[in-house]
Amino acid sequence: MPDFDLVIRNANATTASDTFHTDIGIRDGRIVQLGLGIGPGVREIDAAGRAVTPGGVDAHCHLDQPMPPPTRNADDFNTGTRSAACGGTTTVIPFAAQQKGQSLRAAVEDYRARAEGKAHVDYAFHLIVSDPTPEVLKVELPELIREGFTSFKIYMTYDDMKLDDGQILDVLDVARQQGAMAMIHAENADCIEWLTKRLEAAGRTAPRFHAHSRPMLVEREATHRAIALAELVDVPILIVHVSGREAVEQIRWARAHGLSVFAETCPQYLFLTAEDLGIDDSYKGAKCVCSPPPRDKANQQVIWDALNDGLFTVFSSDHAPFKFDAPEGKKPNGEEVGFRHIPNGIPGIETRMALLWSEGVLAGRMTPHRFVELTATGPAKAYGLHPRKGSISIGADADLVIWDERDFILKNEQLHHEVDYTPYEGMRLKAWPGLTLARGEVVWDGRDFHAHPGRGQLLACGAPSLLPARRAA
Ligand code: DUC
Ligand code: ZN
Ligand code: ZN
Repeated sequence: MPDFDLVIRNANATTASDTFHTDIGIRDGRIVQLGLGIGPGVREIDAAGRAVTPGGVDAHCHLDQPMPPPTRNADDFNTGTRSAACGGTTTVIPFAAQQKGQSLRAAVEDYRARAEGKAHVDYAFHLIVSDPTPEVLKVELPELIREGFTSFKIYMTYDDMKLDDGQILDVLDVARQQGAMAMIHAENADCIEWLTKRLEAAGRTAPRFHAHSRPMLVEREATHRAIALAELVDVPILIVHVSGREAVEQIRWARAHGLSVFAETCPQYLFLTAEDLGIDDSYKGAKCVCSPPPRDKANQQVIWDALNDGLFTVFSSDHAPFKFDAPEGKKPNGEEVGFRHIPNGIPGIETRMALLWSEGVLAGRMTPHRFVELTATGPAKAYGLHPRKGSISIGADADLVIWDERDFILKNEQLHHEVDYTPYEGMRLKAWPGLTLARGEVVWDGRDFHAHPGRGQLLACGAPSLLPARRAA
């Protein structure tokens, strides 16, 4: 009688703190034994000494998010989580977005219906609070947090989403009372609008001018303001998609002053620059239009340094998938539009882990432990999923990646999303997940995808565990 459903033999298990040679015994989707020479499993997989890391937790991605027509996300929970699994990500946290005038609970129920029966890997939801009415602040948000939706995003830009400073203070106050994690999109909306109008008046509407309309200053100012608002309320915050030096400096300042300010960055700020939005007026640059925009090589280095020195807790994809050549994507209604009207976002849910393993760990820029911290353990802690997720330990979900080292040129045709391009087309990579295990099931074997829609479960999140409980609320 086998002791386990599955045993991974000869793993070079790599966690946020340790590397150890072990077999991994799995029963009922969980890790139940670690050690060499453990008993037999119904199925056995030889890791042959390869690195085995926790499955990725992609804590910032957009899947089937409701938005005004004609624009539509190219990926839903089916295709988005398929793509995630093939890239080594076993948990995703997209956003249940409240529309202005909508109840927050209605937004969650709508989003729950979009996910149910479709997801291949486990998922949780962040909330997006765009209309903090008294009912939302006093009833809906506290109730939803208690039900396991323990994080929410606040926008400082985008007309249909943004909150003013008073509203932000009100929402942060709920985060403090309930021990939730507030994520902030920090860009100054009025500065962007002012710059956009001037660029438009000068006829500068090609995709590359998107970057000119959102210089680092607008991110710096909003980051500074978000930190001040959080200080006033005395609540931890997490600044999402930090793009370069100026926002990093604000976060460093906050931390040096003892404030609990956490931060996230994304692959586009390591591997793209504003030049990817175009060096001429070509519309191809629309592929890389995202906010904040990618900066320059010097800022990429600032982000690498901050990934290594602990400034960042989370490395997410910010997968915001829009087809390039499609009327519901980057060419709204089939037209090449001015940058103001180009849907913001780039795909990356499948490439996030391999880019960082390849260009970070294997290129000698980052330790494997830091890689695990940023791609799995940190996000799991930030959003109340640790140690069930983001960990190789007894009792944790058997969400694991076995890494294959091989040189290849990345092509969009290898990927499993529904987007018709990858911003990283033609990049030489040194590794890709050779196997992804989600709760003990092989969902990706390095060649083929094996899951079925509906195997992924909605996770109830606990309190963030980045801080001692006393300091968390
Ligand atoms: N913000 C995001 O978080 N994702 C996509 C685009 C954006 O502006
Ligand atoms: Zn954002
Ligand atoms: Zn996003």
